[in-house]
Amino acid sequence: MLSKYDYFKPDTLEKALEYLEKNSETRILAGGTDLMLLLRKDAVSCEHILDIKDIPETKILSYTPKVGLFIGASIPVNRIAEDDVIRGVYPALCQAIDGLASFQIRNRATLVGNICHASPGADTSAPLLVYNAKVHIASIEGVRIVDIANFFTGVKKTTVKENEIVIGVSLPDVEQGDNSIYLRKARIKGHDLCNVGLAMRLTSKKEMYVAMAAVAPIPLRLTELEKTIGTKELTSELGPWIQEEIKKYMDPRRNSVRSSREYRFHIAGVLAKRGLLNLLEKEAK
Ligand SMILES: Cc1cc2nc3c(=O)[nH]c(=O)nc-3n(C[C@@H](O)[C@@H](O)[C@H](O)COP(=O)(O)OP(=O)(O)OC[C@H]3O[C@@H](n4cnc5c(N)ncnc54)[C@H](O)[C@@H]3O)c2cc1C
Repeated sequence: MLSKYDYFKPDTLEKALEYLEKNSETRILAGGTDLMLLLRKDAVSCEHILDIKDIPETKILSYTPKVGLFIGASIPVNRIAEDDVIRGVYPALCQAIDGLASFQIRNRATLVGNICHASPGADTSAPLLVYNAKVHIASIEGVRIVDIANFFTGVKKTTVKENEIVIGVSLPDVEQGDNSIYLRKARIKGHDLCNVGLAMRLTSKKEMYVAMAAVAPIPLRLTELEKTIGTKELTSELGPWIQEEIKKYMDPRRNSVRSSREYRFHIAGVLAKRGLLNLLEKEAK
């Protein structure tokens, strides 16, 4: 059974931030696909619910060539993935959304809620890492912008403070010839977080970016691996190498109900090789 709490749905950011300042034990509600489960299980303390879906800044979804993409905190992930322009520019992000939960949940779930919940297996985290996304965080003092690489601080922990609201996420534009892919392995699609999620991006300058979900306490950008790839010739012969190499950067949970560490190591290697070969094949066309 749900505990009792106040519910407030402001129509401006100012009112929302004032409410947060005045009321401790407030939980921010976006789509509710994580929060409502936590409340039902009494797994979080909560006296006030702040629904952000009427705040104009959170309702923006806009792509501007040469500038990039802004995704407001109230935008359900289906709105992002059904936009053909966004899909063309940021394929790995849309592929990650395609695999997230079921169609019905994707109509409610937001990308910002996905990263604020900060599950190590959050599917949108790895693509945001390879696109160098920035998180826009508001408080009554103003807006601060945090690199996604510094956003996650632990399992289900982020840099967002109690008096702050994430208003959206921005992604820089990519140049022509940029390509990316997201691959995931899960037990049952529509019901389960991934066992491993892998985003790879090959930029127009032939730089390879790699990020992973569900293989460590926080989603990881593998910058050391990227540097090593940078010293090598990008050919399909790197496939077997990356399949083994990527395992050095992982630290999966020992007692996970979803899969053993060994399985995650194995699957990560398979996905890394597949991702690399896929991007090289597209580049050759
Ligand atoms: C059956 C099922 C299957 C799922 N499968 C997947 C899956 O395959 N992959 C995956 O990645 N996820 C999966 N999920 C989880 C996914 O639905 C959520 O992570 C979702 O994206 C969260 O967005 P939301 O809008 O529902 O957030 P909410 O539930 O509203 O909020 C989530 C958390 O973020 C906080 N929050 C939300 N918005 C803000 C904000 N603007 N500022 C600060 N804090 C904020 C909330 O207070 C809460 O703590 C699944 C969920 C279910 C129920």
